[in-house]
Amino acid sequence: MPKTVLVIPCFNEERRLDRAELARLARAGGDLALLFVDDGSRDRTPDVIRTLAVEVPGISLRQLPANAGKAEAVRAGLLAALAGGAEFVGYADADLATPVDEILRLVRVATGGAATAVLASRVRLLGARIERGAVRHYLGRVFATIASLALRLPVYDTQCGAKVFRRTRTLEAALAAPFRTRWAFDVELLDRLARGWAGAPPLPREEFLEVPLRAWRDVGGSRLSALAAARAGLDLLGILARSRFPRSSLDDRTTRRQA
Ligand SMILES: Nc1nc2c(ncn2[C@@H]2O[C@H](COP(=O)(O)OP(=O)(O)O)[C@@H](O)[C@H]2O)c(=O)[nH]1
Ligand SMILES: [Mg+2]
Repeated sequence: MPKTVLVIPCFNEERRLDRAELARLARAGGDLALLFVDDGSRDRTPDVIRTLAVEVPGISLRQLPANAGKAEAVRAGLLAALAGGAEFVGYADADLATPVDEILRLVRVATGGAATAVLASRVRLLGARIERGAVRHYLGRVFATIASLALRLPVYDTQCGAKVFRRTRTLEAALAAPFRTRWAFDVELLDRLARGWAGAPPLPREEFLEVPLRAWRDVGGSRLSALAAARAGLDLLGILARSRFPRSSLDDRTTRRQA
């Protein structure tokens, strides 16, 4: 098993898969492999990936029997990678919104030991090319700000599709149970890691690192509908409510009142 496995969730991506760039990523070296997870696509996505896997070493495909959503596709891929013995696991979007060279930089930062959880962050800085429409940018900023409040972490961008993690007991525990949400799962995963999960210890604050991207672009043909985006917003408010009013403290108060 390669040292680093990058999961690429795919739902009806036949037309958006850039075979040349994906092959370049898989061939980049540094003991990196790509695990595509086909999320019950109804187009020829699995065929395209299978052909690519024959041509390029270090590419494999896992198929979910039916569409389960990005959260489950990513979780299934990360679990498979960990079960196979990978030391570092991560994920990136199939449309390569985070370009290959930036994904590789992220992997180098993580495997170089800079932190246990390395997140790509879309910060508009001079010299960086972050191309996102105004509406998506500002909605994204509102979402990210609420996510940061819910997590109680000074994180700038939870939703960029590229992240790499070093294997820890906490990561394994955090992935063992399905996420509650379909599109706000990045926030849930960070929450599980930061607070500790199922008996596994929390990752200390300094083990999280955001890497500002030099380039990122919003690729057309998004699979995220306006309805799904609204749903993600509601999911996030649910996470915020649970983080501010955890059930245990509410229960405590009820018990105290009854006593
Ligand atoms: N929309 C959607 N995307 C999925 C699903 N399962 C996996 N994905 C993948 O999630 C990634 C992000 O999707 P994309 O459409 O680019 O969303 P956006 O860029 O956030 O608007 C892509 O790699 C998709 O193929 C699913 O059920 N629905
Ligand atoms: Mg996209």
